[in-house]
Amino acid sequence: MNLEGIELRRVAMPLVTPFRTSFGTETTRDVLLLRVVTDRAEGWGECVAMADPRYSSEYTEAAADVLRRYLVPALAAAPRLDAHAVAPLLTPFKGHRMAKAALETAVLDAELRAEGRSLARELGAVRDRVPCGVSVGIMGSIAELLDAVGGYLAAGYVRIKLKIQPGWDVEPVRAVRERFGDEVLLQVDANTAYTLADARHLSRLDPFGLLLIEQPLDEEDVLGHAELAKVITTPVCLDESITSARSAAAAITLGACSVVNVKPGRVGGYLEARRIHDVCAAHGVPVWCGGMLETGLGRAANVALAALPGFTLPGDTSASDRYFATDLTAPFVLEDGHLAVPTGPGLGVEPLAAVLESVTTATEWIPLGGPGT
Ligand code: OSB
Ligand code: MG
Repeated sequence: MNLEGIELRRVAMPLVTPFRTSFGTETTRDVLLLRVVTDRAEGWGECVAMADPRYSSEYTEAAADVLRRYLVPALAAAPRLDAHAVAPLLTPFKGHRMAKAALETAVLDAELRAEGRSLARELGAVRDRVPCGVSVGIMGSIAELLDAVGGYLAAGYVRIKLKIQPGWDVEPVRAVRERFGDEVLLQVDANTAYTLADARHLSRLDPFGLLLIEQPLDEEDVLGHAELAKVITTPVCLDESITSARSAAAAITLGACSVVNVKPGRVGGYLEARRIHDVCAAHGVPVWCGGMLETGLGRAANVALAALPGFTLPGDTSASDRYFATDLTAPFVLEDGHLAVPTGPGLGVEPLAAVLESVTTATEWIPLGGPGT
């Protein structure tokens, strides 16, 4: 496959409702899309970096900068390219995993489209549909939260995740349990908002039978999570701390987590995400597919990954209408609490040209081939 060039495209996608977490409030998703053009096919990659460096050190402008300055030019050095060659070509450049993931995904999509193979098949999917959870933001009141959760349960979501932070943790969990019962699959996500000194407070969540607590402590505090796991009965799940298969193996060995949230963007791409799945499966650690408020392009790839055998917990792979009034692709629709795994070549979905144009705020073409491209 010969690369002709790469388009960087910025799109602004208004969210149907503001999404509040312990690190900030999102009202519009500012997304960087990559379109790789090769001599055989085109491919798409969605960069999951957010507008500001609050969830991780990465942010949209930085991703665009490192791509145009270092990552895209590094691919030009490879005469014949396939997706498995991308990560090794990018290793000289530290970090920037979300930017690297978007580039690898776009190349992989082009390659699979050229060969007529689906991403799900390529990754080793064993299911044709995946059960879906929903991540519920911090609300202004318990009444508002109960309305939101009630709506999602009525829509069919099979698992609820509540965003928590100090001052919004035990009471919202208690209220959801009291209103909707003990049968609801329920978990919480703190996005690093606590410290180990809060261990006794967090143990107050123990009686509610939560599936897990996601990333209570700082991303670098792996040992702190191991200590916390000894004093609370809620299983500890890591998100921000897991950046590679190696860091997943270390966290598991240290006893820092008994569940892992796999986000391909956070770990540098779908190929590394699959390695994390494999490492966790070998340790008997369940995984689930996280989300970053993706458009239909990123969602298609997440749903393919979530169909692997070790993804035994419902993911944050919600339907299009949980995020956007109009998605970039044909909408993903919840059916009986599940999303269908795309079966077409590559990601199996395309951006809708008119929608794409209407949300685009900037485009930039980086030529890579010979003269004339
Ligand atoms: O921590 O899982 C997270 C969204 C943006 C950044 C981080 C997180 C999230 C979510 C929403 O929880 C997941 C989704 O529905 O895409
Ligand atoms: Mg999380």
